[in-house]
Amino acid sequence: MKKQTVINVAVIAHVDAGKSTLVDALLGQSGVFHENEVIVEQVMDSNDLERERGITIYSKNCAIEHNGIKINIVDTPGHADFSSEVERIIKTVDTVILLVDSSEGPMPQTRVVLQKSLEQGLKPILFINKIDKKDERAEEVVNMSFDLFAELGATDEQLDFPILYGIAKEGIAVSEMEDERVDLEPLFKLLIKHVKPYPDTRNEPLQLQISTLGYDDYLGRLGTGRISRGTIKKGMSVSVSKRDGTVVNTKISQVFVNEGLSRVEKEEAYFGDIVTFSGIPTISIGETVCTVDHVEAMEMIEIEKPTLAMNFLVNSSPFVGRSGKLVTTRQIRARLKKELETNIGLELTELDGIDGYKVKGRGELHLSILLEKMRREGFELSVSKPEVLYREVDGEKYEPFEKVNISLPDEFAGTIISQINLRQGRMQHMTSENGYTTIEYLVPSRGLIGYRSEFINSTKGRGSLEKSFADYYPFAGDIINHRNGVFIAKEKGKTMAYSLFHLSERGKMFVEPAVEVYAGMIVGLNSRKNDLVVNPCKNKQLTNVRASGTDDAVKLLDPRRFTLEEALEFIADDELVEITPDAIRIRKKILDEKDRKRAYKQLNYEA
Ligand SMILES: Nc1nc2c(ncn2[C@@H]2O[C@H](COP(=O)(O)OP(=O)(O)OP(=O)(O)O)[C@@H](O)[C@H]2O)c(=O)[nH]1
Ligand SMILES: [Mg+2]
Repeated sequence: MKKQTVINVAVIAHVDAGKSTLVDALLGQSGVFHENEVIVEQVMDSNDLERERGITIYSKNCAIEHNGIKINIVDTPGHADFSSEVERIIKTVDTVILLVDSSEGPMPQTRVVLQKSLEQGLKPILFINKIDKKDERAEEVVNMSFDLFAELGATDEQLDFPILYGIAKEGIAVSEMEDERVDLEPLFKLLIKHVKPYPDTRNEPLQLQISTLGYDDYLGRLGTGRISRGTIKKGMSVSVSKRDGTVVNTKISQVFVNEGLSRVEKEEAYFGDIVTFSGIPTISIGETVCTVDHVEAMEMIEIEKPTLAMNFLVNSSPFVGRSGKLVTTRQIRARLKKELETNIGLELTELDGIDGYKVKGRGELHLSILLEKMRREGFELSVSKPEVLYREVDGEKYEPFEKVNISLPDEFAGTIISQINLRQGRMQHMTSENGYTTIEYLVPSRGLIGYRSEFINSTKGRGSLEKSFADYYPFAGDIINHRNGVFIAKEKGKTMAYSLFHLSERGKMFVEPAVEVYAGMIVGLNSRKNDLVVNPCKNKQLTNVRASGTDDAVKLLDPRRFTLEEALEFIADDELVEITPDAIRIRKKILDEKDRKRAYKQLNYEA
């Protein structure tokens, strides 16, 4: 049998550095596509949601062959909510390609993923991407990256990292900026030279740690991991060292490896390769699969604790069931239970006396992606304001903090500094250069919920704000909510241009004419602090104005439209986001005006 040589590599970076584009190009240049197969753009971001948003949500494995060597490539998500997933992946690869944008330089998430790679003892390859940009400053970015390696405690060997420059979009890599720009061959060459081959352990006992879970309607739960030693065979008996330290004897059913973009069934797979197998319904992250009676557990992979929660409630709006088919608690429960099978870091708890669940996750995106998936499957839900999860450390209350990097024209710095101070942010670092101020902050996650839109407004869209989870620190004290009051619809009806026009003199509307609303639904933002019950469905009684919802005699400003995440960030404690397949509405928890007033009075709640 021919000795199989495998290289496992992950592509890591900050959001939008071009990871998926690079993996697409690697696939394109390795001939995995059949001649007559149409090459779609962004094959890596294959999920609908990913294509729409242009970001990677799920890490993906693919494999290519180059000069007889199999290269398993993992495309990772760049968003901070998925850091722990990237960390798990880093544990299964031999090296990482760290992409850094040639003009932006290292960003917050670059630091996070690099740190995890260095801790794991990997020797990263630095890939300065997007050298086609007008404002590229590749050499400077190399120096900045070097400083980052050093600052993160890289060993001498790690500091001696190889560097490539490239244009992922055009499938180009070069060793020197002035080299002829042809293809990705320099990257392939470097990978093969850079990674040490695995010693041949095919006849030794199996050892394989699970780093990813999957689920298939026919095969059930799937475990994925790198075989660190030996051979895995279809139908073989194994001993699994479980998360709780016990050992269970069980059996593997089918074995799959990646070839190109497909998962291909095999009779056996060897050391070094990344495999997926079925047959063990209880398999979980970090568990080690071994030959029977040769149990050698690998160091357990910690699953990071959730930092944020939202209540997923049954949709109790008068419009329930208008567009969704799946609306009952039972259906929601079954769906969430299924999600738990594979979505690591997600937790569920029942809510006392309310129809719904508290769903805990790693951040707003982690949870809103789940909501977005459910809504596309036909679910309707009401969701409460995201709340951070406190922890108790030595009897003291701790809360999650984010590291925030802000860059903005100098003229806005003062405003933003005072806004972040009000949110209990702590400035770590500030520099100003060429009219631009860069500030690094540590801010309680609580203070950042809902802040992004205010930031965009205050900087007239010219500032950038990047955040990533830092750590838990002692509770920072009260943060006052600065949101204005809202316009609440008085009764059920259809909105009219006439009343929207008059309301828009006192605030910003969220609905256009001819939209159906219900009592308690939020239709706009008041320019003052108080909530106001309004009637957006009133029509003018005069005869000389056409009584139509789209009366063109009245010039209306475009209403503010919310994405799911924006709506979740916007709402207050006494409000909910109603999510259905074809609408996102914002409402008061208590829809009836009298009931609401009574309840607030009892609670002494100022609204
Ligand atoms: N100018 C230029 N743009 C590029 C290059 N490579 C990628 N891009 C663009 O950068 C954007 C982001 O690319 P992606 O590949 O989705 O980035 P990513 O790192 O996978 O992003 P996440 O998965 O969201 O973290 C896309 O619009 C690409 O077309 C390049 O070499 N030059
Ligand atoms: Mg991507």
